[in-house]
Amino acid sequence: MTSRRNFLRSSAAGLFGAALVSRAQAASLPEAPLMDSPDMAPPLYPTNGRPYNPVATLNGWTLPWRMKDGWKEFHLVAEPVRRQMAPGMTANLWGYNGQSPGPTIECVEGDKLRIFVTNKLPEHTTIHWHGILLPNGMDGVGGLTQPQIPVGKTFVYEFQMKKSGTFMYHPHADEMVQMAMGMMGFLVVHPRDPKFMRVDRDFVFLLNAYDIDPGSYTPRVNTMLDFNLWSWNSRVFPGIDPFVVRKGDRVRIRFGNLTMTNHPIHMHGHDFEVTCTDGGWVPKSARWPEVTVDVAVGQMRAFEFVADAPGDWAIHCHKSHHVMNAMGHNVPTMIGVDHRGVAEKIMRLVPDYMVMGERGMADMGEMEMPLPDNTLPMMTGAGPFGPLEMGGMFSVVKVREGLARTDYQDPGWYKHPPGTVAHEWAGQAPRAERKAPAPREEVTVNVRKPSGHAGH
Ligand SMILES: [Cu+2]
Repeated sequence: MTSRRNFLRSSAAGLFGAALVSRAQAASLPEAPLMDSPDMAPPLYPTNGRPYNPVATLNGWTLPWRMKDGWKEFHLVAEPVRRQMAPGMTANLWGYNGQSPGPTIECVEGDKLRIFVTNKLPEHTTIHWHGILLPNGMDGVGGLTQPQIPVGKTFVYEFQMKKSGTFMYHPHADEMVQMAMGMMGFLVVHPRDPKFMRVDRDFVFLLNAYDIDPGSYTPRVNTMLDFNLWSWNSRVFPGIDPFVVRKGDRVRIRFGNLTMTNHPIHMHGHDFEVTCTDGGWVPKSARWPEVTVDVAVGQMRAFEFVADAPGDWAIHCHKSHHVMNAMGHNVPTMIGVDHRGVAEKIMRLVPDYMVMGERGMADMGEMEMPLPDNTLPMMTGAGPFGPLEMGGMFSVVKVREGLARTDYQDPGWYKHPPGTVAHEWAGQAPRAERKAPAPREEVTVNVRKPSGHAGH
């Protein structure tokens, strides 16, 4: 068995924790599997090591490993990728093993992990293991705890999992660029006792954000706050997988926020309790019921609920600009302005011109606007009752009776029992009484808007 000391001594950069892989070790690198589909892979049940209930990664997958001398060996390849963010729009991103985000890494409390990281980016990188308690030299902060991983080189990280929980990985090298390009992933450490915090379905996703001009493919990497694509696992509605659950299941949803702003995540139809943060499990006595939980920048939250209400329940960020796609954030408000005819005339001259309707923006949900190539409509998606007028961070929890335990296939739209859908009132219309407006008084108002509210 290779002891840690021997391992480090044999390596060229042995003084540092994260070490450059020597030629002899490189000959025996574990395979680095690739994923080219944006669909959710079925949970990966472990074939060796301690048993656990695997997670389901939205529009993602779990990285297979090999067992070698008591170590679980994984191989991540940092590289440019093409990610379909929703049908009709693809982005040039950076990620791992063919996708952004990278594959989910799953292991068990007590496991010894050896993670090889090969850098196929055009610049150096590192990986920081967010929330993991590990030796300082394995922490992945370029320049501080290790040399950067040069282009074309492979480094190795080794640490033992001291506790179970939900963690993330991302570069700590040219961070602004590399995270704006989509480099991140999840690391789930399952409890040693599979009965501890057991759930029937366990979903994970990362919140990320991009600034990709309509018609273009590559994110602007210098954007600080004003992103225009708000995504879960680098997907936007209607490209985000539904959360398919069986009625009666105990469900956990874990999400980490690697955007530059907070996101109040709201789920309809059930209440839930936050049971885990990136710091660890929340004791029962410290939990309270919620239907919305805010997740700050760099945080992870996991909530749990019993899926006892069949239906299609929306789950989304409650910031209304985060359930919209790229087009039209600079459109002026036109409510109450009669501009009939004007838009049509301008559109004849400028085909991409868009103007907000005088009744609101809902018309845009069904509008057949000519859009630049590789651009998603701002509000889109069709439901069983019409346009959904959504985009960005929006999906649906689909609770169904009688699903198989391992069935994550989209069951289609919920069929409501007769008489349970909001409907038009068929009786006499009520009289609309309105108070007369108060007479206008002559008041001079000096309004000064507060500043510094941009970008949220
Ligand atoms: Cu949000």
